[in-house]
Amino acid sequence: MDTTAPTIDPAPAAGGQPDPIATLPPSFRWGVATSSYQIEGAVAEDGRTPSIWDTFCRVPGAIDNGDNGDVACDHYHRMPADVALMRDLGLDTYRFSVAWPRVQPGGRGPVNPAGIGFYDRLTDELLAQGIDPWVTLYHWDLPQELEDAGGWPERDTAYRFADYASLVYDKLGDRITAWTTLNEPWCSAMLGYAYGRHAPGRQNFADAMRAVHHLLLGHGLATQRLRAAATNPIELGITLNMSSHSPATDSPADLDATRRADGLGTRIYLDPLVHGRYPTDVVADLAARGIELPVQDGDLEIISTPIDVLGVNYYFSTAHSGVDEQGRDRDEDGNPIERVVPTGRPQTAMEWEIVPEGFTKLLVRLSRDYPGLPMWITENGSAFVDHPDENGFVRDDDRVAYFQSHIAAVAEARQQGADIRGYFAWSLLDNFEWAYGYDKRFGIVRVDYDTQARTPKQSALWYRDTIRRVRGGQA
Ligand code: GCO
Repeated sequence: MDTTAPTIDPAPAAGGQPDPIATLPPSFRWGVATSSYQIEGAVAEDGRTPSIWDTFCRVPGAIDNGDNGDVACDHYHRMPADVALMRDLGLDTYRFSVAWPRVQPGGRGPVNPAGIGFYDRLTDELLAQGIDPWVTLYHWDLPQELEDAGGWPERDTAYRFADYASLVYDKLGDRITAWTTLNEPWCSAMLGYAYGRHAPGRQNFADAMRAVHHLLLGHGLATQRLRAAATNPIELGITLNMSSHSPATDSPADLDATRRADGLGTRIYLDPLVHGRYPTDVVADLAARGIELPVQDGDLEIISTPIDVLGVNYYFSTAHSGVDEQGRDRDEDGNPIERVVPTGRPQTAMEWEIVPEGFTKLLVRLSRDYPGLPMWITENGSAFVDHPDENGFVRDDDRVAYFQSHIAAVAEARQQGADIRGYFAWSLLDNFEWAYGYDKRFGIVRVDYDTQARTPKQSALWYRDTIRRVRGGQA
């Protein structure tokens, strides 16, 4: 960490108002998040076999600029220095994901010692630096062989996932307490199987709904396996990406479009996870499309196996209309129109609207609809077009402003009773942003992909200083 770089004072709250961040307790926990395919590289090293993302990146046009994760941030070979960056930021914890095809090549059979060895070393390096590991077992890199056997629409994949989870826990459970099963099942199911925007690139809504159920089943099976295996303290959970949905107008069509968005975006996951049932309105919506979730006896009891934490990934909120630009309320297939409409708010480089108030609204709603479930912000951050100086330093005022407004939003939700224990900034490093490739930079540390040099941005220094102030009680 270049400690000679300017120490950035947290920007004062707007309008001289007291800064909500100052209300966060010194016990609040701070981290950064990454994921295996987005930063590791070394895709064919030490026995790793292809994931669906290795395959998808070879589909012409699938990824901007034809980018792929073959090298990414070369984290596989640079891990100790990256952990030292986290130490210099003063972090409490680090959220990373384990690459299934590295640990269990082909998605079946025994553990690959060289593959799990990387995470073994990473765990020890983190603990040596006083940083608590937070594991995500699945952040989208499904072994290709399991996709070839049907992928997440296939029920057996859920059982393969539980087997894999047990292998990882057997090796790392003695030192790691925080375990989340899935990152964003909505992305896996909808972007991967309905919209074709993510690996494996399928476009079949019925398959996506099967994937939803089997992802949740895999979560439940893995949660039961790890809970049963745990001989040390363990905190089990899942990470969901969510937003606040609002109607563009108070028309019945817009109100119903908003209900649908919330149903498929949030309640189809949290209701079975927490309440042990799918939401009846969503089940009815699916039935109207001739789709029935492949629920078998006992599945919902497995899926609703109690968890200890809910990971919340938040980036933006959306307004919804039930009619298209021509005023029609049905698409060419006769399905209801669900259209996101712009509200004129400022946007990030992802063209996501910047809505910190939607973050507070979401967190308060979650605390009221799903009470008793402690929350962690497992991802929050923003991509902006960065302009490095001659030394690679980026003065990213826009990203600092995003972090400040959204961490303040978390503090305000806590003030309204939401039980939020910690915050992971997305992301430590600029990295492979899925279908956008490397053009979109979310890191608080800049990566020069030609040299792999890491340079903390202003936002890293701001984050470091904010952590110090909150931890020291002087925010
Ligand atoms: C997600 C994933 C991350 C993304 C980040 C920015 O939430 O989509 O967890 O892998 O890179 O959110 O889109």
